[in-house]
Amino acid sequence: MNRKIILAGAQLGPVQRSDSRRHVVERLISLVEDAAEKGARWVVFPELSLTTFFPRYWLDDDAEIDRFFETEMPSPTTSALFKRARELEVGFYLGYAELVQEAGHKQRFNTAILVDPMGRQIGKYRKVHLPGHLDYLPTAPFQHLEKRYFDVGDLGFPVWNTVDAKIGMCICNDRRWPETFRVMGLQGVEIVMLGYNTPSYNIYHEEQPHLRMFHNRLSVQAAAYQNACWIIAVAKAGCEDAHALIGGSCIVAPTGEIAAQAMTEKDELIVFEADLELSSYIRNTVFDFARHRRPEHYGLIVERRGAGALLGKLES
Ligand code: ING
Repeated sequence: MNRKIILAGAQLGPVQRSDSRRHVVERLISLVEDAAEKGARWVVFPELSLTTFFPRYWLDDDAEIDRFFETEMPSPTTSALFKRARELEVGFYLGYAELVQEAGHKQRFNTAILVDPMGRQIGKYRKVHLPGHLDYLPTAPFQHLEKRYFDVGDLGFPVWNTVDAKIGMCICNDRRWPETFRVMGLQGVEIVMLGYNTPSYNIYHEEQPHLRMFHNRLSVQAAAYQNACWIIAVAKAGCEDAHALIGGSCIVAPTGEIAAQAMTEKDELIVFEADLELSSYIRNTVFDFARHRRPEHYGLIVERRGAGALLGKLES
């Protein structure tokens, strides 16, 4: 018996700092219409889809920072995307910057939501692994200030039992941490959706540019195989105000093989008819967690944050 479902990744080309959200939403709608035409049930958009990757900038003023964030979702601008996707019966993952004001307390998250083909917002995820740095790096060609602009996600790594499959979400740097996928794997996840904005160049040391794509692929291919799940990983790509972001959006099978990949650094839809049953032989043999895992030997993974320093004991 197979459980075939058509999955899509909607890669975005660059979003310039001066681009309006309305213009970006028009691009997203065009991609979701293309996906529907190709029979897709779910479409994954990138991390921070609605704006340029603003953590590359040092922003001092609170109001200027908040201008990159959404205080409601759907917002008046994004409601057109929600409406069109519902008309087409296509579910989607959308990454955006979320501003939460509760009783005078402000929190900012790097967030993704899951909307099902009936237009119901069924899930939210807030980025846990925030890369980069907190303070201004004067010698860096650009900044990477996610630790300055975002709070650490507070929702964990949930998996939702949707109408089609068990679906989980993560965001960008999360894909480099195997814990991300194993927590979802232990919930029986069948499809992990993730968006990313990955600078083409490393601000910390001289790194060959090809390694950016290699590490991107290595992370998601290993995760898909080791957790017997499909992964849809989607870039915002290209040059945003002269700052390059890698493309390489791909759909990865539970075997770890790349089933579809983007060829450009522009708006580009990738599509694949996935058989969700393909994962069952992997999760019932080599990665049969219940039969093979030995949690009694894994204690350090949750007890320690850094190597050699016990959490809360030796760290300053
Ligand atoms: N971007 C990058 C990412 O994890 C990065 C940051 C690149 C960290 C390369 C480490 C190495 O793909 C975001 N937004 O997390």
